[in-house]
Amino acid sequence: FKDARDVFFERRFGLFVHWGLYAIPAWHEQILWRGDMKRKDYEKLIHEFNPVEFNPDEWLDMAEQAGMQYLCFTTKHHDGFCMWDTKHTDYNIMNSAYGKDILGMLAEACHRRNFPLSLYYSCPDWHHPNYPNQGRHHEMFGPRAGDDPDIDKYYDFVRNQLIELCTKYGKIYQLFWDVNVAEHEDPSLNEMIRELQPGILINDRGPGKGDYNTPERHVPEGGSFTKPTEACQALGRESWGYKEDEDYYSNKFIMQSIDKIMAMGGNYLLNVGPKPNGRIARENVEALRIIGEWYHSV
Ligand code: FUL
Repeated sequence: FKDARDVFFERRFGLFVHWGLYAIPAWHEQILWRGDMKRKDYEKLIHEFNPVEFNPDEWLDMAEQAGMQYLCFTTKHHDGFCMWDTKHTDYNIMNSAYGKDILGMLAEACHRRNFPLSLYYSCPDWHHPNYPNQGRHHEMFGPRAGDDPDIDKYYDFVRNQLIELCTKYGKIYQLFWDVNVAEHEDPSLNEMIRELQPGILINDRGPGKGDYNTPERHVPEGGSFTKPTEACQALGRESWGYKEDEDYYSNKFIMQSIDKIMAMGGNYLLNVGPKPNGRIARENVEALRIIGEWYHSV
């Protein structure tokens, strides 16, 4: 596809996917922290994770039918579990019961269909021993703190992981950093990413300056956006990951929010959390079908 900057202003509606081990307890993507789950119990879920019904083309068919034109996928959330074949930690999908490179499968389907692929990558990492626990949001304490907190070593790991993500999976349209930690500023990370993926767009949540803003779960005040903006929203009120008894927003609420954001000049990233077996929950499929019918008609 064309230059990512042109794509950004043409492809306004995307599918956000939060998927990882947290789909199994089906409560919240941050269950480890918010649900006060023991790390050793959480980490055992790797042996259970076996999404044998995962079919990337089904996800993309659903997205296309909803009028969505790109995909943003959680390569690693705050739990630190990696959904790709990474050399830099064993805590990755190849060592799960499934044992296949999920990001690779998704990337193959996206590229084959000319469907831009964006990657979400979390700076907080509740698994990595060098992850520093300096008492800010999303950081963990006491028995859960990294065994060997060292922010420089940790960001070396982040750098190495980003090299993999930017070199092994073809063209990457956007990088969605999630919450930079401990005020760690390092513009060289984004520079490196831009070198490896010329034209990539990088959001505003990383260790360096971004290209676009990412309001979350709300419509900001004001008439129109002065910077490129991609708002993100989950279908459910509680969780970005799969939640069994989720309290869903009404389709009307979501449609109104898409309408407002787009009228202000923003893009819209709407999230689903697939089930542990790899399928998207019936409620989500149905919501996207209705939202898609409306979206195609306006
Ligand atoms: C937030 C994260 O903490 C949430 O878990 C979610 O990923 C959301 C999109 O971004 O900052």
